[in-house]
Amino acid sequence: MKKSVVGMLALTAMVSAMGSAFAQDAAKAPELTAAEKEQAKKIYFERCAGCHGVLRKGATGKNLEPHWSKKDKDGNVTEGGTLKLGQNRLEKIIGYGTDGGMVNFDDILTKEEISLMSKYIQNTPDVPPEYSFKETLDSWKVIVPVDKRPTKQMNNINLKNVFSVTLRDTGEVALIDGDTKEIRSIVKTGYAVHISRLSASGRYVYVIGRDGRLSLIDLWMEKPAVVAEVKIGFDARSVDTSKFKGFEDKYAIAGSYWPPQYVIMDGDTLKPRKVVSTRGMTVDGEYHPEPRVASIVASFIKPEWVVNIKETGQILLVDYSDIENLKTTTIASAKFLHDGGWDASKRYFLVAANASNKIAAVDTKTGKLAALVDVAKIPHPGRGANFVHPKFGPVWATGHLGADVVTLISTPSDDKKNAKFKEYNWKVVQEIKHVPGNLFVKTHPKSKHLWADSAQNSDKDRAESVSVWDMADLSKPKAILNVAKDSGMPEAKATKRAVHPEYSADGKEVWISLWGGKTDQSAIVVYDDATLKVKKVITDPKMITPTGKFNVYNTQHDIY
Ligand code: DHE
Repeated sequence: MKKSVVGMLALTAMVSAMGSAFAQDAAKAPELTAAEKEQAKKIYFERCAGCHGVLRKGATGKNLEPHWSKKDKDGNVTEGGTLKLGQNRLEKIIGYGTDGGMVNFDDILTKEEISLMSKYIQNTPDVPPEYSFKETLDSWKVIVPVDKRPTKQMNNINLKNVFSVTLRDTGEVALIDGDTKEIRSIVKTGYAVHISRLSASGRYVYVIGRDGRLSLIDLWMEKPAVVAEVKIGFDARSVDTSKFKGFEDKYAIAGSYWPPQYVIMDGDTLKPRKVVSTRGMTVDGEYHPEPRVASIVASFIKPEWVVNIKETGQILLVDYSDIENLKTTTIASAKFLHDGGWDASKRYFLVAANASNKIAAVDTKTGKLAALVDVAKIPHPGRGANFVHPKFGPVWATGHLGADVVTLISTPSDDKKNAKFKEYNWKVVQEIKHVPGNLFVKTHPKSKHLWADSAQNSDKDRAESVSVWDMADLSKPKAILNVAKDSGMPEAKATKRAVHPEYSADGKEVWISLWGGKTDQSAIVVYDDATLKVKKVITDPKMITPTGKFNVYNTQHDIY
């Protein structure tokens, strides 16, 4: 038989096998009306896609396809899927969560919504549409052109100490004056803004919504406001700017979850310049249709961005010195890259490969992988925390969602006085006892304290508290501060998760968000870092679901 005919027959057999598998799945899957499907799709996007992926192939969360099968390296096949789990088991998992790290949704979704979602995920996922350069360009709006913007700062705010605060469920960002603690402006942004990042000059704040809407805020205006906007995709989490000498404020880059791609824009207008797809092979050599862009950071030592691709485990160094002829270095690390931060020297970027329980360290000077460090279950550093350990020298810390420790990894240093610590470099030198469910750790070069939240802990008391260690003597018992109680806010049904410690520019205060229910008035509690006493509770009827807080100076200079 001719080769092409054999190929045709094989293809026909494959298509018909796929067809019959889909037909079987479709036959078994619970039916949904068009309206139910639309409702479920919206909930899936808002609450589930981040961890499980749009195509439901799994990342931080499990694979949620109706039916999957995989082969291990010895050729043994395992099968599973949501159809096998069935309606009752799925309702329990969604409602009460699992020990594997899935949070409980019984205080977020109604019983009916949990039942609906259990039915929805037994159906084959729809593949969402692509999003082209033209569509990106068509969505671009300049609200205040560059020549109509102020030429100097028009307000009396100490801009270095402004906090850009995500009001998650209202689709807004609050700009809070860190000196007076007054809310100076609340700006409308994309849905559930994920992070704020600063231009190299500290003048512009870039905020990215989960819906892919990127907003550019000019802090020099009398009342800081959005001056440009663009939609870079349907689902997004990351943004950064060009920070290398000579490129300050020139470009911005934003990463999209769906479609899996990143967009390079002009820094002061957000005019799209280039879209680059991240589809390709995983570090295991398998094609992945949905390699999402996780954290992005701008190098200070080269005109490059470090772009971490979640599903493939590939770390890209994108050289922006000539964006027409874009050069990219691809560094294989480990799968499901998520968040990360610089070491103290800002030469090495450490990123959590969270589902592989590893931290990958990239040397941005040589453009190579410096280390792949095994750590406890599900590392989640935020940006991590750098300090000098009394016994092991410079270390970078990460918390864990899935383990009861904060891990300290020794990092290299050019300083001669640290030469004696070289033998520890890239080793886990200590695990400090904490609790699981830790999202963010933080310190500041002027502080003697290390702060860690436990926002996703299943115990309400722990989720509403933070822990603080004395870095000079980590054997001393940690202080546990119940932020919800310290706030003096009335008790509410929903847990008020104490999340994301952030320092003031001078390193003297630590701000913690109380992330309550989606209609509850909440607060930011400001602690004095030296005494661990409450200094101020910032609250307002518009303070709904505050989560990430980004101090202008610390974010601009990557201080943590
Ligand atoms: Fe985040 C950082 C992705 C859920 C608050 N989060 C990041 C980064 C990524 C990411 C890729 C790194 C961005 C960078 O540095 O460029 N986050 C995801 C998810 O996929 C996930 C697990 C699920 C989702 O649906 O989004 C998720 N994140 C959350 C939350 O539920 C949090 C706690 C509250 C919220 O506002 O949504 C949350 N993520 C944050 C914060 C940062 C962050 C505050 C920035 C930390 C910093 O100090 O820079």
